[in-house]
Amino acid sequence: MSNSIFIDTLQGIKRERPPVWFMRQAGRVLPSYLKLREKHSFKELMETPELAAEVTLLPVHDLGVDAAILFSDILIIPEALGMNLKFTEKGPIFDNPLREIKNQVSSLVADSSKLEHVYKALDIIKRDKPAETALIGFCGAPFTTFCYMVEGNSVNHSFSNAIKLLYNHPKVATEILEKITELSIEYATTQTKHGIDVFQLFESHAGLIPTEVYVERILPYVKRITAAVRKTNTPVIFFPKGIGAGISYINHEIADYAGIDWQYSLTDVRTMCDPKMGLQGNFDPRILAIDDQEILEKELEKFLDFGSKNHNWIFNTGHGLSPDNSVENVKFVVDWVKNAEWRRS
Ligand code: 1CP
Repeated sequence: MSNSIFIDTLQGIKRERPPVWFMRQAGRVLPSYLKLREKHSFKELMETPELAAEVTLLPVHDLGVDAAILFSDILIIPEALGMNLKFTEKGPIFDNPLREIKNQVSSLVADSSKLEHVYKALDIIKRDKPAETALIGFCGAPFTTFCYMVEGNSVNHSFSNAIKLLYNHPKVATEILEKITELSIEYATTQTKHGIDVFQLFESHAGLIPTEVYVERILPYVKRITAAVRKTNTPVIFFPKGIGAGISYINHEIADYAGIDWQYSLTDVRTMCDPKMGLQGNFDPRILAIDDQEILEKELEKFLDFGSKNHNWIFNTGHGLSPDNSVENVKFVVDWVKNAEWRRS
């Protein structure tokens, strides 16, 4: 047993409670983050190693979570492939999305120096973080990254141009997915050299295409990235949001843990997927916007039975926190997970 409940759980060591952290735990609800945002743009926070490290550790100090996730964004991979990215009120926007396919695909050339600031931030986080806090590195999975690169924004949440390209020009789609995958492997494995304890691959848009298409055309790229990271002895959490019953295809060959959204109960998911794979999730983050903590507590209590029987489980939300979640509720959840009677034998 170590001093990190998060790392022990990932290594299969039984602990008295599940570890707890949240997707988007730094950059959405924390007053300390919002204060920093008054002085700095999101890009400035992300690209200045000292500031990115500071933001990464805010939820550890302010919420008491068991893990810190690097403060960055999945879209820095397209940026390092030469695409021009802006973060606006309406979300991320690319100047030249890959709609006029032919010439633009050949213009995607990896420039690894654009990722250097992340490695510097990791070194600072590693130096400053409490010993018991696990450090999570991440990148976007190839399909989700592809969706933003082709669509160019997140206003159209059906990503219809990206899906059209996938069917209409399969060769071009393959070329783009290859370029994303190659750079993601370099990026992820370099993060492992800078001391991350675990790596999460975010496939936030897995649910946009039929499972068979996902399994046949996308999963091989996912496997290449997760295999490269696991070769460094770093455990991998794969989050295929919206995959539904397709979770049965996500086995221990692909990842150590699967992140689960709120669609199914964890008990059902447990029977649907590889018993060797751990699970992470799946509290509905929208419940964190309600006013009554008694209702919140009742929803949390629904996890007690699963958590008493399943030791390979990390408590998290089924998707990221959003600005309307109250910080008091988020803190309430952390304290609840830490103090609940888990009755683990
Ligand atoms: O705590 C944290 O905030 C962690 C750092 C983090 C992570 C892990 C950010 C900061 N982004 C991400 C991942 C990310 N980014 C994903 C995968 C996870 C998920 O599905 O939530 C995706 C799809 C993105 C793309 C992105 N970047 C969006 C989503 C747009 C959409 O499709 O709805 C947005 C709004 C951004 C900008 C962004 N990234 C992160 C922050 C804090 C922000 C907001 C910037 C700001 O205006 O303050």
